[in-house]
Amino acid sequence: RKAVKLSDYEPPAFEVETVDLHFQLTEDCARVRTRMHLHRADGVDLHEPLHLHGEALELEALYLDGQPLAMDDFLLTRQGLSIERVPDRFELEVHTLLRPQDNTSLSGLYRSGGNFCTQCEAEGFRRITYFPDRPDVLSRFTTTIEADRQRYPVLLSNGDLVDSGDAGEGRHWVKWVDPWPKPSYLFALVAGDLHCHQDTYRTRSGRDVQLEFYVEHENANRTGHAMESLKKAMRWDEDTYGLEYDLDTYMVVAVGDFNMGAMENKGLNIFNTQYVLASPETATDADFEAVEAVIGHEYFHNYTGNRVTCRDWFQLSLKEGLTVFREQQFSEDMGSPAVQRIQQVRLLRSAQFPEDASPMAHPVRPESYVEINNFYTATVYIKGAEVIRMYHTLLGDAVFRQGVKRYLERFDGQAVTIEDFRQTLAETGGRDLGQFGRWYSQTGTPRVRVRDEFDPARGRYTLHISQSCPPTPDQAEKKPFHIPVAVGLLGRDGQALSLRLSGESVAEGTTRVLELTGSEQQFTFEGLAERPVPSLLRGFSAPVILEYDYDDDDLAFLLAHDNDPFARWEAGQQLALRVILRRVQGQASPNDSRQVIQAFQQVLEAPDLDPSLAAEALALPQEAYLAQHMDPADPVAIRAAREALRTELAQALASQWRDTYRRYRPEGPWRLDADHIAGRRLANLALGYLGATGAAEDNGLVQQQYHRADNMTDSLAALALLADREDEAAVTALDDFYQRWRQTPLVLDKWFRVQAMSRHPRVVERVQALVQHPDFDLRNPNRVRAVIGAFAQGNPAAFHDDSGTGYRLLAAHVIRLDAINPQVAARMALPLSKWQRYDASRQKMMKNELQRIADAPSLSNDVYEVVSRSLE
Ligand code: DPP
Ligand code: ZN
Repeated sequence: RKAVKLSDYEPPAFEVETVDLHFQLTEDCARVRTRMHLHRADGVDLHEPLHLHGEALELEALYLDGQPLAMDDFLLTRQGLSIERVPDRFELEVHTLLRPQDNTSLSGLYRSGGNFCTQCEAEGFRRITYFPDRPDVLSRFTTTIEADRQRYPVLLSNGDLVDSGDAGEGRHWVKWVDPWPKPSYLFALVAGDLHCHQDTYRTRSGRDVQLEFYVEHENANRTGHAMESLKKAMRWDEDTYGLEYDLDTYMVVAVGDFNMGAMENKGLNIFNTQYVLASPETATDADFEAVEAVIGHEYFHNYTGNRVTCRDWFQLSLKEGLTVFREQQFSEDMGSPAVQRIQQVRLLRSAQFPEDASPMAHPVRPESYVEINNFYTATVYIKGAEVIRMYHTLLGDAVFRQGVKRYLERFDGQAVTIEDFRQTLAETGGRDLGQFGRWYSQTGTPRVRVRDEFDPARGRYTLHISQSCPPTPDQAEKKPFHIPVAVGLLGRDGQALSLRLSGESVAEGTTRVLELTGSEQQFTFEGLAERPVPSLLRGFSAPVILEYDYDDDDLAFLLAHDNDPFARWEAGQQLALRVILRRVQGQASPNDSRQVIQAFQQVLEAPDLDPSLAAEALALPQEAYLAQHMDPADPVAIRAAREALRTELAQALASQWRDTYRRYRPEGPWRLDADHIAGRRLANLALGYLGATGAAEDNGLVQQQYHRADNMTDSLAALALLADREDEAAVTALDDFYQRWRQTPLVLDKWFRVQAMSRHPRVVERVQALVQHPDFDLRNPNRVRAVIGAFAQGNPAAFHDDSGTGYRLLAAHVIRLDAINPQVAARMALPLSKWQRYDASRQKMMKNELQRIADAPSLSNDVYEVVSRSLE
């Protein structure tokens, strides 16, 4: 199969000025008439043929400047259509027939819940019509939709509604014009019977924008939070980046069948229901936060992505890294920056680090792909956002924002590259950021090693910092990265010291960003009366693995005193991580647990306790992160050691957990404010420990919370604990939840997920039953992720069960799913790609399953690419 390579990039030979689409939607098919005006690009040879992409289409007619083309005037393949001879400037009309009803890939035009909708990124538009379906072809779109009036009263597309009318026989039509030139991946269409929640937003220049959320009627009362989030995002982008919305209407449609989270189509976002619908009975606090973040993300794309787009798909992180970073800034401003940062790093470490160490590793700007859908990854998105954050750290907030503004002005209406962005930022900051470009081209997680030395006679403290990056399948040798290392120093009394580097005359600030550019450098601080405790990589200033030989006491000290909240949390995590790993290796000493218990007690009893930060500090490191520190990784042993420590913490601090639970559990009815959210978070964390004490009183508390909760956060927290158990109470609660929510898909997903992720001793059997459940449906990506995804990615000890049952179950479903939805199938296959991390017996079983998938007949490009790279 053919790989597409960055080095083969060629600008488009033909430009498309205008696209006029006409959709005729019926119950068994859709007919699309596309009329477009094209011209040969400057300097392109006269004999250059016209190539249009097209997939899964039936071509009904083709006209060039009004003349029908005969079969031998063009060449039709499975990938598209070519016309050998065309004039410099011409009009092309294409008639295609599609079958959205049978489109289970959820790419192009398809049906969800009886409505029509589209997903065109990355290459879905070619499943609608023949077109140069690449992001560097920008055109003005006009869309006419004709459909049955009763079944599809709502007909939407990008831009502004300019006309509508009756089409006879109970049908109606509407016409939309999008004034902004855009690439085809931003095209969208929706037709359905939908409820509309309307509001207005007044921009800072005083224009009124119509805001419209479209959902199925039964969800009519669950869009309030998304609407408020949108208004906040619009205000925030005006205040922070000076960016104001550029159309009169902003529409969001929620659909239940969606491959990704959401899509930023110009003026008409299409969202997975998961990131729109939220009410206290059905959504957890985390769901509410995710809605706000994703609403923000797609809104921010309107500039970073839509007004300035990507030249080719290798540049995907140009829009995604930058937009994730903007989304992160927004979430930090709406809530607690420290908690947000901790959660970002948790995610980076559990999702991106393992990817970067696997056969699927690729640079933030990949160099080749077979199927671009496989590159909507943690590396492109969240490592991409970390790279943007480093620009921000190196340049400072004001210069960074100025640079982004300049980039958006300079390249408005264009399709550009990651280099264009870097050059604009370098120019704005008056800095050479050449070496920084390696963050985009080199794969792998760099390691930063720190050694220190104190000279008491001179009062000098020196940090020796070196870097290395392990070889990855695509690159053996790595050159040094440009790494911002934020550091602070603490005195023995726990005070943060003012810092003076050699050569400076006065001490200033308690955090310094050291710039590591060579493979080894040293940095000396002056004027120190005693040896300090270093606080390193503050705020997680670079996406690296830090190595410094702290002893356990230093970590406990930093957890108690560090004035950088991230570094403080990190110290606690490192302490727990060591203790768990020693236990896995059978080297635990009783003193180990005592130290963690004491450290946790100190956090719980701190006079200035911040409940949401405390909840982060008191959560043990995730199993996926622990596994990265063990070679080969043994997920079963890690689960056992982590659970053993959890039980000890539960029992040793039982009365503290009970106090905490009582003290922080919010009083009175549910509210979505910072106090209540933080209170629920800490109380539910305490409840989690109480679920492990083994005391009847505590078990009763869990049950009580489940049955009395007036909101999904509390109800689900208790249910998850019950799902780990085998007793009658667990069965009753799960059954109750199912009966209550079986008609509410997003909540039913939670019921599946909680079981797929449970620590129940026979969880593998349970998952085998879940995939047989009448409500399990391979055609619905959310349901697939809730069962297969949750099990294979979120329950490592069960997935890696010694029997290999987990692997077989996954492979069997990947094969079945590939025939339905290749994009989701490829994603589900990824846990198997990480086989190198495990012992010989697991490796063998995992590779067998990969091979079984590889041998399946008519594999999609998506799954083929994942399994073939994994087996290379
Ligand atoms: N471009 C989309 C997003 O990241 C992906 N479907 O928002
Ligand atoms: Zn995005």
